Amino acid sequence: MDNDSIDSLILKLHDVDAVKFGEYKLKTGMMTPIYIDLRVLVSHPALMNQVSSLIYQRVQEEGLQFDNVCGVPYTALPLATIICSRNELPMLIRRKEAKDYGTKRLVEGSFQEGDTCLIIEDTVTSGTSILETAEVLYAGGLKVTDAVVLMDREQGGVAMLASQGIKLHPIISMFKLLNVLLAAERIDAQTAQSVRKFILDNNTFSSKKENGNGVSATKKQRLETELSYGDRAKLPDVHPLASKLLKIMEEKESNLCVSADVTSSEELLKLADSLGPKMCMLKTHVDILKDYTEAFNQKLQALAEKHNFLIFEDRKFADIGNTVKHQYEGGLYQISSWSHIVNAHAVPGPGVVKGLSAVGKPMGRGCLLIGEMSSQGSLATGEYTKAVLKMAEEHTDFVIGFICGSKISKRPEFIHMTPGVQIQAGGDVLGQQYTTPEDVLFNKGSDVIIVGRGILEAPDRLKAAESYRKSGWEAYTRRLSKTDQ
Ligand code: 5BU
Repeated sequence: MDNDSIDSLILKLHDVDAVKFGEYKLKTGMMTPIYIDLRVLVSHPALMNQVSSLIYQRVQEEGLQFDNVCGVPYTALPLATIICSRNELPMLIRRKEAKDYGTKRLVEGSFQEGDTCLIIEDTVTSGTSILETAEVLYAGGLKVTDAVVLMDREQGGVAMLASQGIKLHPIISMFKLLNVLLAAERIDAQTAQSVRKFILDNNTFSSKKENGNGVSATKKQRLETELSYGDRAKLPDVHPLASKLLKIMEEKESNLCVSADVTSSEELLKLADSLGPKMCMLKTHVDILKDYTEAFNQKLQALAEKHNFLIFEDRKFADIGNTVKHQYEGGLYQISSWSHIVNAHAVPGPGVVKGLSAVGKPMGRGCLLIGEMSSQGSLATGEYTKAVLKMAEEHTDFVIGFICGSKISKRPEFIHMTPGVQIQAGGDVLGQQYTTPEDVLFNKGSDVIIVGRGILEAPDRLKAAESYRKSGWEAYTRRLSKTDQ
């Protein structure tokens, strides 16, 4: 599904007042600063057609298998009708009330017991409307495995439905909607931020203690906050590069990034080749190499292909947009041509991300913002870290996550990477502070450990890399299962 058609749809939805900002009461009783009202769609036939096409496109892309289609009454009913009519798919109608005469059927249309019914919905908050419809379909002997929704408010619906065995496929997410409206200057940064905060603070799934669906609060929490790397790779809004990294991590059972802080190209290439199978990423400081050549970066890229790891040049860009643009693509190192990921300080303001993005985004590259540092006395704390988060949320088409000491964003699409890691906690004489893989991954909830001297100074580097990989992976798998008992 291409981004341009989603972006243009978001603007059209805003044009027709289907998206409103203010103070509104949701069906659940919750007050919200954003209201999505897709009932108005019926007055805009071209828009109805566009939405129906996108929903069906999604159904095809996902290769969903089903025997009939049911729209959740009432807003999604005409959408389901258009989709079924255009594509000659059998439709079912769920009655809101049983008739008190005739057949008293709650599901109208013909079907066989055991048929699978695909649900279509316009907006999801908690997912209960879809579940109510699914329950009526279950009572009629139907199965429900998937639902497609135009707009996901990202307040727990995906996780709640997953806990009930229904996979939800959203087309537009709240964060995407805000970014598009912000970029088009339809809303200001303050409005976007207050809505983001509301969404993150009001998760209907993880915050509820009981919902009567037989899912324990702890299990719900786990489903909400502890998706596996593999599941996160498949989230609809995940950046393709973050998705690639998460897949590599899952496949190689590794959340280890080796920081290859050596000064000879040959040694670095040897390290990359021998430790390649153990890591998901290799981190470089290209400007400490005494013998950098273009041939070196070509060999490094070939090794990244061979061993399936990503390259991260730890350049820490921190200048105005125009300068970082040149630093990223030009000069001696031409970093953008070989490094999948770079990082940047947020100190200069959003221009630094815009400058880097102008070069890296068309190449499918990604950037980590430095939210916290591992060094003693770092100034990147508190309000500064919060401002970094906000900057990341506003540039999700290029920023894929953070360098930080612990999980600083609740969004599972972002990758958290932590330097300052050794098997033994402690530090060096120049202010570096170390925590253990266990602490970083199990207690602090970060995703990737960055290890330099812990491996480089070990008598057997390969053995040391394997031991970091193993302890990192074990800490992560224990974290995944810690609330699932
Ligand atoms: P060490 O040998 O594991 O201490 O190396 C850590 C690496 O991570 C090193 O290349 C640093 O430049 C890098 N680093 C860090 O240590 N702390 C930070 O906050 C950031 C990067 Br950002």
